[in-house]
Amino acid sequence: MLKTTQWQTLNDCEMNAQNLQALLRNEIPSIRISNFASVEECNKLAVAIEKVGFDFYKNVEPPIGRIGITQFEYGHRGKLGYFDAVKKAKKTYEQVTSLSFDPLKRLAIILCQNVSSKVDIAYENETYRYYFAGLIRHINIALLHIDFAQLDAPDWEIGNITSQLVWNIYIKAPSQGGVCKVYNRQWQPEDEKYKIPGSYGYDYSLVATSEVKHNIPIMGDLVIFNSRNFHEVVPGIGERITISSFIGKMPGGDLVFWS
Ligand SMILES: O=C(O)CCC(=O)C(=O)O
Ligand SMILES: [Fe+2]
Repeated sequence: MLKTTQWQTLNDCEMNAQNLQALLRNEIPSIRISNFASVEECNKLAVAIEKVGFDFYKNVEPPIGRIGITQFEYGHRGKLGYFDAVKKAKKTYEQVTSLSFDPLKRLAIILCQNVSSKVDIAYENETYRYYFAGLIRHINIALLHIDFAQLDAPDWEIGNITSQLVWNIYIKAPSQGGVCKVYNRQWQPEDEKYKIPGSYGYDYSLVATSEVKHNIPIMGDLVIFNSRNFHEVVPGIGERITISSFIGKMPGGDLVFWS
C-alpha cells in the first residue's frame, strides 16, 4: 500500500541533491529550474519547431501535437515499431536543437551534479537499442492522468523503474492559464477502475480531496514532477509548447531518460 503523506511545501523547490531524492519519494511536489533557457534560446527553438511542424496523436481528444515518438503509443503495438522509429525521431530532435541548444543534454549535466549514480538515455537489453528522449509537444489541455512505466511498459526495460519523474521546459507559454496541476495522489493498481473508457483520462473524483500543486508555465523555466502523481493541464490563452522526457530510477539507482 502506498502511503500518501502531506508534501513538505507547496512552493517551487530548487534543484539540489536533497530535493531530487525528496521528489523521487513524493515528499515535495516539484522542482523548478528558473531561466533554464534564455528567451533567445527559446525563440530560436520555437522557430525551428515551427519549421518542422507538429504531428497529432491518433485517438487523443482534445488534440495534442507532437514532434518525436512515445513509448506509450507503442505499449500495445510491440517494441520493434518504437525502436525502429527512434533513429528518425532523434534526427529531428537534433535538427531542432542544433539551431539553439539541447535541453536534454543541459539537464543531464545538472542531474549528474546532483546524484552519485549514472545518468543516461534508457537502453533496451533485449533489442540492443537506445530509447528516444526529447518529445516536443503542443498541449492545450491534458486530461487527468499519470505516466508510470510499471503500468505503461511492464514488458520493457523501463518497466523496472522504481519511481518516475517527468521534466518539461516551456518554450512558449500562454499569457494566462495553461497550468499543470499535480495532485498529491500516486497511482495504485486499484485506481484503474477510475479510468474513463476509450480515453487516457481518469475520473476527477480520484483527486477531489487531494493536495494540489499549480505549476505555472513560464518561458525558459524547466519543471520536474513525479509523473506517478495524477496530473492534468488546464486550458490557457496563447500557445503552449514544451520539450520533455521521463526520468526513471532503476533498481540500482541509475537515472534513465526516455519519451
Ligand atoms: O505540459 C505539462 O506541463 C505536463 C504534461 C504531462 O502530462 C507530462 O509531461 O507528463
Ligand atoms: Fe503526463
